[in-house]
Amino acid sequence: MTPPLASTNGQAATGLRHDWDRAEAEALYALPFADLMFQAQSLHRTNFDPNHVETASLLSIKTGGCPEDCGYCSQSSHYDTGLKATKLMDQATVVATAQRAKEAGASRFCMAAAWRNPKDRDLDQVCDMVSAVKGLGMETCVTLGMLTPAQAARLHDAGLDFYNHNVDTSPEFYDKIITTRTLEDRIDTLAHVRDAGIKVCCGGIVGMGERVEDRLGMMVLLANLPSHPESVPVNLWNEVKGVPVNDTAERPDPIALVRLIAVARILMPKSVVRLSAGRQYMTDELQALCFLAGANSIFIGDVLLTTKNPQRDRDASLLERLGINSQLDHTTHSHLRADAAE
Ligand code: SAM
Ligand code: DTB
Ligand code: SF4
Repeated sequence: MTPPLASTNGQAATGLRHDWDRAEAEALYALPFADLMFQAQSLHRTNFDPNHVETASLLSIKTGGCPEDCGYCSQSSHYDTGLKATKLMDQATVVATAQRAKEAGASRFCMAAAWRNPKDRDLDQVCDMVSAVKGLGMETCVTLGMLTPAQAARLHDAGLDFYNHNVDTSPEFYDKIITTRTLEDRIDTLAHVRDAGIKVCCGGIVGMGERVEDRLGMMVLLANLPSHPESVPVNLWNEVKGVPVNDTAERPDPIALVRLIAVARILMPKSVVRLSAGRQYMTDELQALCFLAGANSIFIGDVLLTTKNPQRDRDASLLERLGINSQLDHTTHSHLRADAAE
């Protein structure tokens, strides 16, 4: 089969397609590496400054004790991961952390809570946090689990820019990883977020034991949503002791990861693709290839939610050597906790 050329394969005037099929994604993925990278790079340069990588910062505002059974997650109460659950963080601490993140070069601040869905009382507090962080001049993102349309509308009114809610994996692999909420539940929440006028951040995880076809199936699922998510986080599973994914996990071959990023760039040419969790396992060279393939966002800070991220100095050095237009401040201490899981 002739591999589909993304620029000539029936794209709408916007350049965005929502009718990708698996075979097309697989054909792109199987292209000779140079040809795949050329297509991805061409689209990347058409749509983005290739020398810019977005820097986002992450804070767990409510950690652990989550009733969902996501088989990869340190925060699920179904597994003994040794994590201590916390209450919702107070607004002053959140805003002070966001301020430090801004000073350290983050343009977006993402607040995450280990909930199945927020209670309305909790949402009041999160809305206040969103408004306050927005007041610092940062882009805001929250990830709170499933939302009702009314809750999404309230977050929009509070000034929320992005809502993160991942599909996590392919429809076929989904049930092996999560049983307490369905993929359809997640797609419903994404629709409520979109309908409320909030931008969507939606991606998933690789390295849980899924096949290459599952990774591509996840990208096709994302690309065929009614609108492409504005942000697509690609998480490499960050190892957590005590969760079921340990039994199946297999870190993808690095070249396979680059190919996947390139396919994401081609399927969703105007979306920001975030090299999200798991950068701690990647060499500088692998990250550089991922940026060339079209990744253009990272989380900065030494800790993600409960697991480690590369140290600030390492990221600053990498971006500097690549000539990437980062505002990372080498002199600023990490704004995140130093108690990441080993
Ligand atoms: N509880 C909310 C939810 O699941 O929608 C928000 C927080 S949850 C931690 C956000 C996303 O982080 C998950 O959907 C998953 O894709 C990712 N994630 C969680 N644990 C991870 C891990 N150990 N490694 C990589 N990604 C992970
Ligand atoms: C996403 O896709 N990745 C971020 C964000 N959304 C909230 C979370 C990564 C979590 C990594 C595991 C941890 O630190 O607990
Ligand atoms: Fe809960 Fe989110 Fe972790 Fe799933 S990924 S267990 S919903 S915190």
